Amino acid sequence: MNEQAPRARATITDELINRQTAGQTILQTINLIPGVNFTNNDAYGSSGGNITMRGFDGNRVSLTFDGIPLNDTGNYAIYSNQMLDPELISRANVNMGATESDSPTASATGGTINYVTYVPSIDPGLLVQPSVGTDNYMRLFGRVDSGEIGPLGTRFYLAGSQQIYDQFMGPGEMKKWQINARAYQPIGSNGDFISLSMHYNENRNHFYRNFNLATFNSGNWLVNDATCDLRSAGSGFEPTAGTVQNENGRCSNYYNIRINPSNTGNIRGQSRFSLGESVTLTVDPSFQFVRANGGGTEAVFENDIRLRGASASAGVDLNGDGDVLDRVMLYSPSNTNTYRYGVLSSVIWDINANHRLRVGYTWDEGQHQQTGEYSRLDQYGNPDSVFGGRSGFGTGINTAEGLLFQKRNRNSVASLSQFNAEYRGDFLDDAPHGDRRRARPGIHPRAGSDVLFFQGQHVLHAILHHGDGNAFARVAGLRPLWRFDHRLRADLPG
Ligand SMILES: [Ca+2]
Ligand SMILES: [Ca+2]
Repeated sequence: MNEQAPRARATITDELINRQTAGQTILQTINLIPGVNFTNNDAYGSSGGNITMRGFDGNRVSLTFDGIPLNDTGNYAIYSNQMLDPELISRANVNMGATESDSPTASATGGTINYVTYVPSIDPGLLVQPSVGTDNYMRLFGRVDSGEIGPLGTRFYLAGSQQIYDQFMGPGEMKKWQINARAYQPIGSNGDFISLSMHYNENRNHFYRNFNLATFNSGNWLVNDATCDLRSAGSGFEPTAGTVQNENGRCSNYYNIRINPSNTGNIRGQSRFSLGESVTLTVDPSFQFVRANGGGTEAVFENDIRLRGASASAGVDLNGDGDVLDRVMLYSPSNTNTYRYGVLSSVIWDINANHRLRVGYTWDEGQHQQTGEYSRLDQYGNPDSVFGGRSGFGTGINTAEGLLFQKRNRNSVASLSQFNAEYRGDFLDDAPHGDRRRARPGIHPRAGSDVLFFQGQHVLHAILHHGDGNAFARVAGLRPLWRFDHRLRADLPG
């Protein structure tokens, strides 16, 4: 494809994407590009992995979906298992090196990846794609395209997928379902449009058990435990009044508490308007939602100070045997809820065929709730909800003071406000170089491209106590950045 930037870029299209394994993460497909390394945790791509670009880890790579940022607003992490169904990706652009002027990210030193959603087709259509494979892999994807309907030629599609497979080692499975929809309204015939898209994805995954190289070489690979007998009759840990039961260390490798549940979704608006012959306006608002945790357990003393609080109580009977002498395994997920709002906007002025001015504004605000609501495990080690005692999900535990028992509860805000301007000029393209070439043998500049780039960023991170709303940590900064790129191409006389 014709790329203007004087940096290494690559684009892969649906022709290649659609030849990969059904349901595969787009990052595995991008792995084919030199300079990009993605290590997939399993062959089917729904259990996560690690990406690096030019040696930078994933937290230094900007990942965007129709331009909206997918890196975690808190730590910039990339979650490769939560990507859009590949049947709905029309292309992915990979840009090595520093950020583009309009990339809405504070972190992209390694490079940027943007993938772009399929546009609803002009003709009505139905696509159904069933897949089966080893490890009991099953996936079904379907998409319905409306084609052009109504007097305005509106188009939309609805798509859904469901995938399930077993881990390739040990007990546990990867379950995922996803729905997507997009409505697209062309305006006139010059490429102007407005579009509204939605995406929702649920993953219910077990973690693979990791081990080191020495263990790998020994051939005695560790896997998660398929069963747990936490406190059944005859286990030796049956809850008994008046005696101490200590569950510390029991069942910590049980597969059903080594989990990574996530619910993620977004709504994306996109638009393009021509303002006269040579000026184009784009405005892309978005909203994203995340609810996720990484599982986990903790052995809690029934007389833990956090359970007693300021009360005169001796503790809380967690295993229900009538005493407060025990140490009981609880499910202790670190829940994160994120609400993220953003707008990307730009005005492009094509002054003439060789000169372009672009100004843009980006706003991106992530509001995070980080909580840790404990819940009980049944006698075989299973939690009643993957989100623990979170309100609306599982059954929480009350402290002696009647408060919800949780290991953390805080709100934080990360916001980015960014203005950018870019001037791009091509010089000498129209120069009558043919005559000069004859007159002066040697290497001659034939075409050049100059880019003047400015970016001003205001980044704010604030951590707020839950409840009282007071900030105890606040980091803010204004980060102006400018760059001038000049490229000179030369042709040998021929
Ligand atoms: Ca007891
Ligand atoms: Ca007890």
